[in-house]
Amino acid sequence: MASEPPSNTLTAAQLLVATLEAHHVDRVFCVPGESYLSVLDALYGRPIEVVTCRHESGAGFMAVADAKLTGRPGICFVSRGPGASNAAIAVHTAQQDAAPMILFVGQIERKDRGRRAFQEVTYERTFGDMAKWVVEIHDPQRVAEETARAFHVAITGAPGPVIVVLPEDMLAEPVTAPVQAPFPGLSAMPAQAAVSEVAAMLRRAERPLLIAGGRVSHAAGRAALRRAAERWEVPVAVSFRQQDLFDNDHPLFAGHMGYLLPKHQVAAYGESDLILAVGTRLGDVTTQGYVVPRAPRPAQKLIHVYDDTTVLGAVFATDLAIAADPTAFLDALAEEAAPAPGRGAGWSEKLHRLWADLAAWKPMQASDGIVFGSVIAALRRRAGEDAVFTIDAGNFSGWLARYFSFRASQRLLGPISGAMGFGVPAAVAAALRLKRRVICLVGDGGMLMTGNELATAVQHRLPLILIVANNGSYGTIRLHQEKSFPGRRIATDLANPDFARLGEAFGATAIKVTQEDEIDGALDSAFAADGPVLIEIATSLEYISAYTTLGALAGRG
Ligand SMILES: Cc1ncc(C[n+]2csc(CCOP(=O)(O)OP(=O)(O)O)c2C)c(N)n1
Ligand SMILES: [Mg+2]
Repeated sequence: MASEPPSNTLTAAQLLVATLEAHHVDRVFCVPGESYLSVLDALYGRPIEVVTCRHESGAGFMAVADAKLTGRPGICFVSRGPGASNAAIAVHTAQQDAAPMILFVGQIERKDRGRRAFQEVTYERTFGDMAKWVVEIHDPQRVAEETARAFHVAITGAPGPVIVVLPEDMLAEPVTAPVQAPFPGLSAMPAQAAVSEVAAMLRRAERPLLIAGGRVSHAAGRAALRRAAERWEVPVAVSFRQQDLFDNDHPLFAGHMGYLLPKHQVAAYGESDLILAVGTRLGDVTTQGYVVPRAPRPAQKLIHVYDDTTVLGAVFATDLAIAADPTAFLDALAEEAAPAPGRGAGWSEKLHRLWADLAAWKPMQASDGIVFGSVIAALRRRAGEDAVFTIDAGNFSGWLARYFSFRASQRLLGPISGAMGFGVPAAVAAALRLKRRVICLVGDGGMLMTGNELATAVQHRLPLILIVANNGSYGTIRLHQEKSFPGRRIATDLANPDFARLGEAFGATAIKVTQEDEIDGALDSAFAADGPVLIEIATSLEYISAYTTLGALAGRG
């Protein structure tokens, strides 16, 4: 570690950086701006890696992805007005995905606030609906204190984004205030009486269903989830885009509560007589539109375990709400006595079979390109025990959701917010953090939103494999169009660049796949390469989703 300058000579910017170091920040993502030049200078020579990105949405998404992997706030620095506006999508995603993130934003000089000066924005209003907290620091003596508070707010309760606004002139002022260490964390331990009550309810239940969410996605959470599920023989469904929480081939795996589930599967979840929701906020997608459980009054008993009292009981009339750390709860539940004999395996078998039937891949051929499921099948054959996937939003990801069988030792990072543009930056952040190969699935639409961060991957020689599903369309929206306004296609066709040549121009190894029998060879080459690889897949638009075809929608079979 470089030596600390004496504290009485620090500027506010230097105190801020020292406070980041005290919070164990080892990496920040940014697009530089003149409004926070002095922070950049304070980072000069310090033991924090500064990852320069090509767009603030990329920098913000990287911070969100990094947070998902570490459980600590992802850090992003952007310039005022235009920079902050570009970063807004990541703030929204951090909120929807419950990912802790701190967005530091430069601000105009304090003397001009309120005059609509060049690039002035009132961030409390702009981010008021998305962020957990927005603070503009006017007193340089408070920089360390407010930064420490920002960390605390971002990770306490449902994690989320905090915006810290830094007026340019304030950053340059000398300060005498000390560096702040992290505020002590909140420990929300479950009461033993509550755990015993859950045990009693589980003992009485004939068809219990555990719905697990992102708050247990760290290694200890996954282990506790498995132990509790096995001890109580309770089937586990995972919330939207959290398929990697539990081994999908485990007999207690009950499926992924994502989009486009068949009606009979949703009906089967609805047959449960007890839902034990752990570490999930039970959002719109997971609950299949507030149906399982039903809002406001569920059809079955509902137990909800989450470490934020503002989440519990906010949407659902909850029989037992437990404000506790979800992993601590699962650990405690696993220690309770085993269930009374009598509940057969019929219920969990039924749910597991529904998932397995849905996930059974049958090769399909299209005349207009490769059915993207073939790529998923090839990945399923070769992905290692520690494979890491990032996904963008789009129909191509539905093939992974349906046909890939995740193991709890693997990782999936996807935008629960549904934000396009997440996939490529998330892959950059994951490769930096995990220091191993990351596979990113992205559509032709999403690739041209934040695919520019391939330049960042090349700059850092990261082992990414970007698999671009090129169907020449904003396919997801085309699908909705064909359902709602059949035959009236508008605004969804895309004229695309040659993605393989584009990848090459960025400095990546580029491979174009136009025939199904080229998939395995392309993946072999990609896994053998070092540095970034882009594989463009000429993808069928006819097979527009993992559940239907354009022909079927048009009544052609
Ligand atoms: C930032 C953002 N803009 C718009 C949308 C709406 N939207 C959802 S999916 C989609 C199309 C995705 O196209 P592509 O990446 O090519 O994937 P495909 O659906 O074709 O597989 C759009 C426009 C969104 N979710 N996020
Ligand atoms: Mg597309």
